[in-house]
Amino acid sequence: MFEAIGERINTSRKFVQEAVAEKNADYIINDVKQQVQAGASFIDVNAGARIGHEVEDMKWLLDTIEPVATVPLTLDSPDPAVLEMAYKMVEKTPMINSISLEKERFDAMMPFLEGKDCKVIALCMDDAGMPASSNDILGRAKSLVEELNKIGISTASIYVDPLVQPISTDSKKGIMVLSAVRAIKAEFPEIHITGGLSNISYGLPQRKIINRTFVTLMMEAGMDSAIIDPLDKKIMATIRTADMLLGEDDYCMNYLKGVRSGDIES
Ligand code: THG
Repeated sequence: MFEAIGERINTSRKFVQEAVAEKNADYIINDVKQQVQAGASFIDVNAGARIGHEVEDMKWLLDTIEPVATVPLTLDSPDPAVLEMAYKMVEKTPMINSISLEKERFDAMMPFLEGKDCKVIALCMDDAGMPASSNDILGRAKSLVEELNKIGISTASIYVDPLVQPISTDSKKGIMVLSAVRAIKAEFPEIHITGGLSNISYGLPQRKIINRTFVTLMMEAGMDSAIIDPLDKKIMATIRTADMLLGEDDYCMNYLKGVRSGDIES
């Protein structure tokens, strides 16, 4: 079954930033509960937006969220030191977001991840920047899997983020990432594929229909997780329906349940 990673606890979002600045725990707790209720399998926590406050904000958010979250957390920071601190604060096996092949980040993340019990998002990013082709994405995914396997992280614990890029800049960016996902899944059947979706529609109007259509295509290619807003009813309904159509919903039970509860409508 598809796993939605709820993206809302991110200080780049105005109301979250205000809640963190004012230490408004009720706002944060209520938001987390709504995301879980809406079907999030993980709650992403990103405290990166208030420059100079990331450690303090991450600590406060985790203190606030950990006691009420009934699903595991996705610890989201580009800073290995923040991830290490956050890892120590959580009880349920978290997902670490993220490692990449960028040398400085990679070298700091590997000793920290060695022997750890966790899931890991592996970004197909290196010091040359964003991948320029399907083969580039596949090559980077292979390097990441090889290195993570060496330090005891199983392939089934790896969530590859192939890095979605705007279709407005190059009409082939959609098929570039779709064929990469197919190739990664062919090479590593037990791996997970995740990522943000909204980059695909950057620079275009009516972005949500692009994101919904794209997630459907990505799911057929092998994506089984995404970092999204679970309170967006339409994308959640699209994902549940696609899961059914792709054989992930025995007797269509989950689809029918969604219809009965009003979560899915035509
Ligand atoms: N891959 C991985 N991790 C990630 C991302 C990714 N973490 C951060 C980000 N991308 C995903 N998280 C968010 C959180 C909030 C929003 C978007 C992505 C968001 N966006 C508003 C929008 O799209 O309308 C704009 C911001 C605002 O509220 O002003 O809220 O790709 N591994």
